[in-house]
Amino acid sequence: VRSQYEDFMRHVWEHGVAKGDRTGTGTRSVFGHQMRFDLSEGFPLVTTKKVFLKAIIVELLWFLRGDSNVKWLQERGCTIWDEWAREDGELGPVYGVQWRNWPTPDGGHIDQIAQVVQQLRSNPDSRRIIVSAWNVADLDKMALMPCHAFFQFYVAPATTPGGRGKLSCQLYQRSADIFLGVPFNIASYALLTHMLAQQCDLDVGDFIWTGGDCHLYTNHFEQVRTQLARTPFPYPVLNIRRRPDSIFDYQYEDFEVLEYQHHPAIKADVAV
Ligand code: THF
Repeated sequence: VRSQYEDFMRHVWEHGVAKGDRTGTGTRSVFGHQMRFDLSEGFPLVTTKKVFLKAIIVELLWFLRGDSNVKWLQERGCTIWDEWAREDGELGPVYGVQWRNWPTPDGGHIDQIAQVVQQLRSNPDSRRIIVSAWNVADLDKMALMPCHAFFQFYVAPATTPGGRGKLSCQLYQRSADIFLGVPFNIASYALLTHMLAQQCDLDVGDFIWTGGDCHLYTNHFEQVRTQLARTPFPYPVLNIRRRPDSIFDYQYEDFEVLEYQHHPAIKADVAV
């Protein structure tokens, strides 16, 4: 359904409870929610406001680099992590580090993304195709603990001889800033699913978003009223212009979104 995100926002607006939070801003919150986007029907980029896909693509490529310094993001015009960075730009062992270089007790490192590609190719029936950013031993060294913490891939086998399997992804997001963060998070994982499908010769299936503490910040209420008064457009279409040699070789210019019909941008402050 094209209005799933807006329905979710309306649900929390109408049924959420007033709840304090770490940032001191105050929220309206619901615990537990799920949305399912069929990626074969369109690219789930929210249409009831303009979403800046450039920042989303650059952030995802930065995760895939295993990077934890905002410098690379800033050089590409992406400032969404600046609020949390130390003076030298470091964020500690956040997403990218855990995805690509999860430290093991014996001093080694695990590249979870490389393992996902390998499993999707060699053992697509596996029920263990998982990436975790929630490294309990490292949490206190992170500038911000992971919000999108744990994701799993699933391949539905081809239904015709010589056909392609279908790749789905489910994310567990422990903490969800519905107005600012969630449109980014949905698009980011949808993009990653498309990239992995391309690399592993699969079609795209569903992206399933599962949220824990789903909240609207009190300083986003005016924006929420504006957005909920708007009618969603059909989703745009993602085109990946070439097939890079590996999941780690994508560049910003490889992506284009066609037919993105959207309402005007809505500005809001991020809670730090
Ligand atoms: N903290 C909070 N409070 N909300 C979040 O969504 C969030 N994240 C990341 C880490 N901590 C968070 C950071 N991601 C924007 C978008 C995503 C962010 C942070 C900020 C933002 O301000 N977006 C604006 C402007 C975009 C731009 O300038 O390019 C927007 O209108 O979308 C979620 O994982």
